[in-house]
Amino acid sequence: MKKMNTIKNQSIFTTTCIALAFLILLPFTSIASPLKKRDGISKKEKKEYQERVKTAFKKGWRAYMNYAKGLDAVNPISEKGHNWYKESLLMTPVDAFSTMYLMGLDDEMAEAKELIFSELEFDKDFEVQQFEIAIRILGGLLSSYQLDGDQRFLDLAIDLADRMLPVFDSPTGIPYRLVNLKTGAVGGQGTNPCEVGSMLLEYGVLSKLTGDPKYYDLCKRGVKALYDRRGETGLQGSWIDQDTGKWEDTRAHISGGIDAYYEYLLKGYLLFGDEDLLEWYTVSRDAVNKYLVDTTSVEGEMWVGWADMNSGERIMTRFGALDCFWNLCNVLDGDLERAEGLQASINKMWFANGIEPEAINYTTMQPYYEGAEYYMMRPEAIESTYYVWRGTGNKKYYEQGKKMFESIEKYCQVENGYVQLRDVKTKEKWDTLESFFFAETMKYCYLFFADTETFDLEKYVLNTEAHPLKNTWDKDWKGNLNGVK
Ligand code: DMJ
Repeated sequence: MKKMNTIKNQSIFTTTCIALAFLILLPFTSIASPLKKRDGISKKEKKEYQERVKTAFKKGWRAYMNYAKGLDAVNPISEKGHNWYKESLLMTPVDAFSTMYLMGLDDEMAEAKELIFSELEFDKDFEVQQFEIAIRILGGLLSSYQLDGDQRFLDLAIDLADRMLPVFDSPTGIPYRLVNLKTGAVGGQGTNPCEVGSMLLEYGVLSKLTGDPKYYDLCKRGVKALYDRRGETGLQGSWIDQDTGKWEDTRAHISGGIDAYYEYLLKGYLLFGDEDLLEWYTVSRDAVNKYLVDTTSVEGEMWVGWADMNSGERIMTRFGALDCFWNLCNVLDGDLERAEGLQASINKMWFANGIEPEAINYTTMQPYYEGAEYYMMRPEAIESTYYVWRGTGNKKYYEQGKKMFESIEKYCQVENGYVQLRDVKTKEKWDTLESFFFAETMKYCYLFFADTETFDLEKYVLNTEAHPLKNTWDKDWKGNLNGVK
């Protein structure tokens, strides 16, 4: 692995690196397709839907402030809140802030800041799941710092990251899943690719902002250790022992547990211009397209299923809400044919019941396992639809995204907030609201209708929790969403 020891004062190096990456690698990669400008939507409709999305977001936020203020998340129907661990880490306010900024919700931003700066601290004697804390809290704080400029966001981010760094101290370099924020004691036997690689954007941005390469270096070392253990197909499996480096579950897929590992290879390249990441992404992408993409199980349709990481043999015709993220890779990668093929399936899965189930068998369109018929407000299908619309410029995808938002408005709204669904067929309500409703789901809905002037998405890479991260360390940086200005 190349050591990134020139992070400080490296603007010339970075500029050259990115320029070279684009100029040299473009001939044999396809990361080249620009996103299209949004057009064909009337100002009146945009305005109306901007307000509708903001109203939905604010209704959820009021539920949080009324019933769960200071806790991690809200249960709107029973009018209470809950924490993930024995004390709050303010999951909802931290996750919500970047969307408030995008929507221009000044009053709500002030409420969130007041909570964060008066109550959030990390000297907590309990174990947390470092991946979730990195994408939601570390990512949220870094993004808030970049958007809002308040130094206190960055100070909190540095404190949090320093407390989580012991996870990288394993014999293989593959990080542990759990860490005690006070003592630094690590835990969790075994891990998955997502929890190995999906902190690379956050730790990388922290390295760039602080000038200290250790965050990016440690995280990248773990990613490389995992990449080096890929299967003969080029795919990653589901579960690996971080002490021995041995695979314990060789099932390969793009679903939860692996998903954002692939996403961060591509986005890491776009944000940092690191050629290693582009190479690792390219190998992984080709393997996904060869072994996981399924165009034969259902005639005329394209899905992404499961296979063994070594033999490539198909083991499940399973697809779900989380898997939809793959289309942002297709679009950012310039593969619009595959993006549109998969988008047709995503649309079919969402509207079969009017709203999206967690996981289906795509040969029968039934829940893949008992209990898989819930909708927990995941954003990935809407995110995919947004990217495909921006990639193709075809208004039919705008209409699909609009309908997805309307189905959330219709089925997930209760008198005093928004909630998840236990069953997409019966629309039975589930009295809880994940913080990613605020961070992601509402943000992607809003992006369909937002004015480009409000928020220039082209200058940002969104982390997997949809927190915008921006390269601020190189004035000449052009590595945005495919170089669109
Ligand atoms: C979010 O926390 C992130 O998008 C993560 O990558 C996957 N799970 C949820 C949303 O579904």
